[in-house]
Amino acid sequence: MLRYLTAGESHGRSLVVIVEGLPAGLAVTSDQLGMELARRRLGYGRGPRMRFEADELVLTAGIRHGRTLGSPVAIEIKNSEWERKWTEEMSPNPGYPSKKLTKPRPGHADLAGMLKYGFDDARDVLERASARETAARVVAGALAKLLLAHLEIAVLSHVVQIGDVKTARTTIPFPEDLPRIDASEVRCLDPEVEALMIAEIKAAAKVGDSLGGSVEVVAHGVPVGLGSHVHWDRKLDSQLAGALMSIQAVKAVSIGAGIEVARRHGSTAHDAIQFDPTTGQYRRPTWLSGGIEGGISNGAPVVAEVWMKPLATLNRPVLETVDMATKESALSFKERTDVVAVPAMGVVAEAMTALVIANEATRKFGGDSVAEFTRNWRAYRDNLSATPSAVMDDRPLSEGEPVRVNDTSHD
Ligand code: EPS
Repeated sequence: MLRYLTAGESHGRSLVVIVEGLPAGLAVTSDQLGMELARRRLGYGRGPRMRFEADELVLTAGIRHGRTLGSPVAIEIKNSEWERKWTEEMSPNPGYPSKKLTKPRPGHADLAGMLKYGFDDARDVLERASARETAARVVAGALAKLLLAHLEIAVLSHVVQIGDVKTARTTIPFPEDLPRIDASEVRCLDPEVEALMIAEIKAAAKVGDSLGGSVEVVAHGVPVGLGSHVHWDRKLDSQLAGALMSIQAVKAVSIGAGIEVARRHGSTAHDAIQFDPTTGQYRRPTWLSGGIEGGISNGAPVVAEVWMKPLATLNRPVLETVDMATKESALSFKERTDVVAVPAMGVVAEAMTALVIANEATRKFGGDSVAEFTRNWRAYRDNLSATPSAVMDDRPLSEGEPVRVNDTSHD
């Protein structure tokens, strides 16, 4: 099992992530992790912080001479503004903030968090609720991606919608499309739609407003048999939906054809089952089910769409709220922010997807070292194509009493 925990506030000293359950011998460099973090900072419409803050990584534990040890991996991501701006306001030492934020922003955790925890300063909530935390998830996800590469699994994403502008999808993207996606300022494959998206972002930025949108995340190479039908919390789709829904500002997730498939007739809503005698493998020519049936991966690409609401922090304070100190009606406070974070959210969605699949892969294939993990995977895969039609039952035929049908001797 792969587990991870993150800690850290948006303007605190640093974020920390601990990942446990990675097998020993996984080759990792801080450059590989840094590259994933750089991908998350991409995107037209991000605020100034993304331009001046390069994520500085410290590999603190669990990695030696470029390989995991099988022990917990701990990684720290420094916040570059800490020393310059936040040591007083975010100090862990006893004291008081210079200014309390008492006008909670609608759409954020501010009000409910303040009431729940008994705070009178929204900063006590918003610092942790901030999407800055996703940098730590991306580092954990980068480790998961490195592990999945040993199983020839690749996870990628692209932006489908920003505001009202939507790309017309004819097929899912493949790993060879990723450089083109990342080269786009909004991580969109279609240059015409990209231009419309950028125009939409510019128009929203001009009036101090924000935008939402959606991304599609795809995992290629997922073998048949990850997840299970036996319990609600072992279903791959339920784990994936929960993981994607946990990303800050995400409000909807669909798997495969998702909402669209509900409108179809049953005769056209399901993926055919075919057998390819040359490979000895079953084939699923389409992925309406998003590569998951009954909670189990079926060998087709795993596909999900993730929708994000427009960011609730605005550069123009217009949302109605209450000043909790005076109980008077007010406008929510202004805080430096992004206009849109959908392109970055795609990279976070990749990380969450990789973590869910890697967790299920470690559950299925086990192993204390990467060599053992991949050996187990290879044996399983070879066995699948060697026994295409058999439900395996390896009891010896002579074992136990044969069951007689229509046996009336006990009547
Ligand atoms: C965020 C607000 C902005 C974003 C931040 C998330 O930060 P600030 O208020 O410091 O300008 O830049 O995102 C990141 C720092 C990041 O690394 O993604 C928010 O309120 O969620």
